[in-house]
Amino acid sequence: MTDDVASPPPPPQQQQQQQQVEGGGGEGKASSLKLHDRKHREFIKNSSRDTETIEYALTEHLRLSGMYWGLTANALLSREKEEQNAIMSKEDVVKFINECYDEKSSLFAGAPGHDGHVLYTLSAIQIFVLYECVREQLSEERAKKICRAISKLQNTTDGSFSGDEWGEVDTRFSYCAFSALSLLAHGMGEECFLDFDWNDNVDKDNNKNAAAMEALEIDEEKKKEDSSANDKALEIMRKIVDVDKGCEFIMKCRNFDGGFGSTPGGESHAGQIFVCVGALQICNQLDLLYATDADDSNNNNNEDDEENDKLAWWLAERQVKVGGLNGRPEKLPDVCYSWWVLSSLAALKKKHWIDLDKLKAFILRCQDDINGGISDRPDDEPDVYHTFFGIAGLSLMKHEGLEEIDPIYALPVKSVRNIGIESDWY
Ligand code: GRG
Ligand code: ZN
Repeated sequence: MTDDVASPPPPPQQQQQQQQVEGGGGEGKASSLKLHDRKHREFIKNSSRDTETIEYALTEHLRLSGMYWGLTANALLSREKEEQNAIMSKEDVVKFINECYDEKSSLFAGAPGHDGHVLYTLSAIQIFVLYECVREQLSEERAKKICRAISKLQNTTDGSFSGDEWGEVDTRFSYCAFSALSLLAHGMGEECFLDFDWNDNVDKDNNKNAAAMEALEIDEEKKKEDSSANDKALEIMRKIVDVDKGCEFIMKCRNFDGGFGSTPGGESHAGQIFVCVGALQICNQLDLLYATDADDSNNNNNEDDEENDKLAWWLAERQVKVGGLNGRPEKLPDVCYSWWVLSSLAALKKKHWIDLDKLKAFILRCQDDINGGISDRPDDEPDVYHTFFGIAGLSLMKHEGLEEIDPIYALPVKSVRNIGIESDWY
């Protein structure tokens, strides 16, 4: 795997137009700060057991995602299998996940008894991938039901995805749908989908997946024996959803500043950029970033065109003086953007456009040196969400002792490789 190769130099910090917003004092070199890995593992373990706290009660609806953050953070911190299972036994983990399955929607919910949602469905599948038990935990029947449920969440008119039956549209749900389908296609294997009745997905009135069906027929003709595992998974996804229309919708959410919002016209935000870039990469359509530009009247399709670096510039400008990253201009830095911004830059092969040493130091300053855990900014209360995204950011920067994380699927590289994903995009 090659790291960021040189192209134009990083945007000089002094050229940044935005006001550098402060937040979290104190400088300090990353090399002089230590990662409290053992304490963080303890913190995660205690958070999962502390069921009496108000935080636990308030976050019930997203328990399954919380489990994904904690278990993935722990996996990045733990090179040994025993350490990985120390948080919760695999038996308890899969038991809880299966209790979250909602028969009515054929999707997983955030907690038992709640309604299914594509976000928690992704969290459930991610944890199965992490524990190397996709096929063990999902029958072919259930996997296909989930695929059909995700297919129904795609809107026929514009290719967007809703998160659940209630219909809110957001590019986050496009990412969740594509990532979940891709992990299922890789994890279950081709055989599961050989007899997948894709006619079930045709909305007779709207002729829903007509374009996808046509594309599939062409694909079948062109199918080569030696197509890669990623290509094969994409072919399976095309049986289930309209991949091209889904990517078209994402491109409609691109803004004049190069960034992406939650819906067309929505403000650019680092979190939305992560989901849009990730979804395009999963669909092997990252090239679309370079094919058009929202306000580009004389587009010349030149990959090296400065216009096409707008997105990377916007992302690089998220770094503020104290080293941390914010999610949009004029906002405070926050540890979780170490992930949302840096993973997007990694996908664009431009991690080196920010000062990585300063970012590392910022994350390490957000650690609770006594009880473990990482907070959004120095001296705030730590939580599992910021602990995960802080560790994930450090992992992207190849911090010593941490497992490497995949910037697109947000899982350890070894876990995605284990189901055959060719994670070589950065
Ligand atoms: C598998 C990692 C992974 C994610 C699943 C749900 C999802 C897909 C991605 C969420 C992307 C997103 C929108 C992240 C941003 C979250 C965040 C910190 C929102 C805060 O927004 P504001 O406006 O905060 O409250 P700022 O920092 O802008 O003031
Ligand atoms: Zn945050």
